Amino acid sequence: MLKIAIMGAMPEEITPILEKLNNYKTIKYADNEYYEATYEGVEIVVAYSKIGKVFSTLTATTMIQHFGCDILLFSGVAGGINPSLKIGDLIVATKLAQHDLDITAFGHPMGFVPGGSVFVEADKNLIELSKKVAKELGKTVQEGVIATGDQFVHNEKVKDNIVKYFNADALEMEGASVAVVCNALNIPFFILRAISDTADTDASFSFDEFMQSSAIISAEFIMKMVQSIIGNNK
Ligand code: 4EZ
Repeated sequence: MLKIAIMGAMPEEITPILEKLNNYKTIKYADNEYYEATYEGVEIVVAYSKIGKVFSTLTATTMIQHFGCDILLFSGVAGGINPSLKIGDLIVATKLAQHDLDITAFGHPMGFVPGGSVFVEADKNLIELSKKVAKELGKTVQEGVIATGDQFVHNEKVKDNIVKYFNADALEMEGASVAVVCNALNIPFFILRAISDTADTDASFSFDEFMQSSAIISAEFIMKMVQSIIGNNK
């Protein structure tokens, strides 16, 4: 039976998902809580990892290796870089990079380490499915590059550098690490984010004001994706 992992980084990012599941079981594992449910005949495992690349790596790995999930969907918020992305807009990651991975001192490009690659591509079928879902909902979902790093960006200069090196459209703190895990373990993954701020000097205020409403926008779309995946799986 298909088992879908749905993860976020913060409680606010998964609460709207848990609210849509009638009944779930809480399992404590690896110093975190995982919520298991059956939803329209498929198994779902939901968790928030805590913020950053290390915790999100742990959670993604656990959902795949311990819980046996077959696909992974990430729902959350992000800082917008592309000026076309406004607060509340959705962005689907086509590929992701770690913007704070830096061994350029040895002549390597930003985001690159030997044996790895600067970008990890998300699953094309899930991206296609998201376009179909968006169309059905009469919504627009922008596709783009997401840059991930262990910092809350609130500075134009940092933002400009991320554009310079990665041509990123949005940034956050978990997507690329989840991508690396799923890619290594051959698990199709989909990273969706709704914009909460624009990573400038006002970012922390904007984040506090909009993170909850944007998290709900992302979570609602993810649940439509789940329904669509289930439909295709029947
Ligand atoms: C990280 N997430 C923010 C966590 C902030 C505060 C207690 C998304 C995000 C983000 N990440 C939204 N805006 C961002 C920004 N400007 N820089 C980095 O995934 C925790």
